[in-house]
Amino acid sequence: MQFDRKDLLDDTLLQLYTHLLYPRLVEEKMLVLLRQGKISKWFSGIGQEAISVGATLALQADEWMMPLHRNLGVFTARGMPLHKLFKQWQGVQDGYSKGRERSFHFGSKEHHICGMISHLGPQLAIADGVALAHKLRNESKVSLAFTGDGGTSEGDFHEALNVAAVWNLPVIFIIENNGYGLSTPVNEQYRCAQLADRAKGYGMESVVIDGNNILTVYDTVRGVRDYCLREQKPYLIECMTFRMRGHEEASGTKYVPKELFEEWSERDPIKHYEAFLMQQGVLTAAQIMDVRAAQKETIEAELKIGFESAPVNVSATAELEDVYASLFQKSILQESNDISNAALNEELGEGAPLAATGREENIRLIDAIKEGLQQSMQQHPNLILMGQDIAEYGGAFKITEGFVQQFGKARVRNTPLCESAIVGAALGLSLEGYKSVMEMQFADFVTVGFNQIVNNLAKIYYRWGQAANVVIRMPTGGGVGAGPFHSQSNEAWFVHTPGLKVVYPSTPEDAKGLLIAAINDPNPVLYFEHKALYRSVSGVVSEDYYETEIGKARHVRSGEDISIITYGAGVHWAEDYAAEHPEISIDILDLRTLLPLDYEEIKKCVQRTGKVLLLHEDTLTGGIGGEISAWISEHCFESLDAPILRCASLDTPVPFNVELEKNFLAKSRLDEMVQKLLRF
Ligand SMILES: Cc1ncc(C[n+]2csc(CCOP(=O)(O)OP(=O)(O)O)c2C)c(N)n1
Repeated sequence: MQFDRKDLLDDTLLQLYTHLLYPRLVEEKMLVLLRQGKISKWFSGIGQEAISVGATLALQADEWMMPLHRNLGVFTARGMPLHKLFKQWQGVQDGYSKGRERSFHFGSKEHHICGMISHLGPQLAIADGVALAHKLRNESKVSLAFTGDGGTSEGDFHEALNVAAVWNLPVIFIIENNGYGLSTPVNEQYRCAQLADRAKGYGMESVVIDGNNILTVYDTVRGVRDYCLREQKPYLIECMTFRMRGHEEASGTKYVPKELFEEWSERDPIKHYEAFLMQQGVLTAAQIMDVRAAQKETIEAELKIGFESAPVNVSATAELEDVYASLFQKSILQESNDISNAALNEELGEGAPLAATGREENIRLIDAIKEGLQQSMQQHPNLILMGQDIAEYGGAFKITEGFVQQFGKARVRNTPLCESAIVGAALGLSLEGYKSVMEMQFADFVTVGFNQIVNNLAKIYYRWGQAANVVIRMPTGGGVGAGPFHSQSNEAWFVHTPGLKVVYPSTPEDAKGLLIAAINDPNPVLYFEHKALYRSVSGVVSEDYYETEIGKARHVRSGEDISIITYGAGVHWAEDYAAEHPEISIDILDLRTLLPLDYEEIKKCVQRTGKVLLLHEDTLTGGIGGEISAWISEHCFESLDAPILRCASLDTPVPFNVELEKNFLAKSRLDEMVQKLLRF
């Protein structure tokens, strides 16, 4: 192995050595503890340390890194104390995730490390969002994300690299090509000669380097960092290396030819670097023994503290409290955003509270959404809009028409066609104190951004206390003759995911207030807006900047015979039905928020009539009506005078033909269900 120290001082060479050695010695100790049954699982990075350590030391300490499961060297080189890391691996209270996450699935804002989710690829686009934040603030900083060779086959790899290239983001992508993805060798993973060749397809520069040579990694990443900052572009580095142990310790290595281990053990990054340091006269063999002995001593001392952990606190209340960032955190986050965005605010000359006028106007639902978005953009200079065709074109429904002229292209961003990467980028923006609203062109397309929403956005706060300040606008619903992929009601998918909030206004007034509240909320919010209501529903709306509280239902109309609990288009179906049937006294509750539900108002609604019809446009099975019905029967049984009925759409995809669609929609069965309920 050839080492080129270039102009590096002896001290730097030594520093690289101690950082390189430490994770190896920690791992060797972990393997002993594993055999002794003192730890339960271990993903080894033995043989790959030069990549983690070289890359980390080449960056500034406040530049975000997105490591994976073999990057112990990132965590140690960023100065995380071993005792706390050990507590994390043991899953105890005082680790980095209060016992909620395993191994390396955690992050730390203090150390600028973003925790991975098991799905690997989603890490990459988060780096895009962080780099975008730096770019928007004109900061000289990069972000760096890792992937394995296996991970490069995920769509997320393609999306993240493409977005970084198209948006000219200073992101360093590092592939650790260690020959295998679990048991799958690289010849069953891809067909290009080198993975770095893919960069060309993205219009990106790349390089293939020896990942076992710490000086090569360090020097390359430093040079690439300069390039990314100077050129304001991403860069792909493929580090050739080898996984010297099994995928994880329990899974064995039978599928790996023995010769490969022999070949690569000859290329051990530490052994070679030690020989180089001796040859340079930087360290003697005796000094190397001393460094090793001192590190082993440190490890023993740290583990002693690590083993002294108190067991986890098991408290349902504490667990539930940590699923969402609280209002208290909202103000703290707001404060830190205000500080970190002070320069931006000044530049844009905005951010002062909007003056109240007290005026009202009669506008359509679509206008109310636009106004809420526009006022939020004025209120928060750190708010970024992203979506397909939302810039000059104004979005598929023209909600952001004129926004580019008003707020500029930096904040109103057209995206490539890649929902997953944009949700990931939104999370990255959030790490750096930005807010974002992403427009799904149609709610149906959320399926291709699903993983980032339900696994990353939704869980990150519970896992390691990082807020995901993101709103996803979801143009939803049928009745517009648009067929199975432009008409779905998919809100129930998200209601089942702790960590998300789901709002679904039915009136212009609520549409504006709930959107503003969603943007002010530090948690990820899915904001459903019904396309058929955009231009068909109007109402009086205050011109002022105001919030409609998330989690509060609206009592639409009082009645004595039956209660209809509904939301979205269902509110209008119920109101129209009540108007057409003055002989029936109908009570209507508009849920407005589906997660969290307003159980207090639901209870009152049940008590008012004792007969409940749950009405929604979503299909019957697994729809939110089933959940509310279960809750009512558990908590309001004594108030009921009839079984709880559900009126929902047919359990089929949404058909295109107008007559078929009418038949599909719950509205076509509303009269039948109301009459049935009245007969009890
Ligand atoms: C989406 C997804 N599919 C499958 C897995 C299971 N899995 C975990 S790690 C891994 C192999 C990853 O290989 P690679 O990206 O080369 O990284 P390495 O483990 O070699 O460092 C697989 C298949 C997963 N975690 N996520």
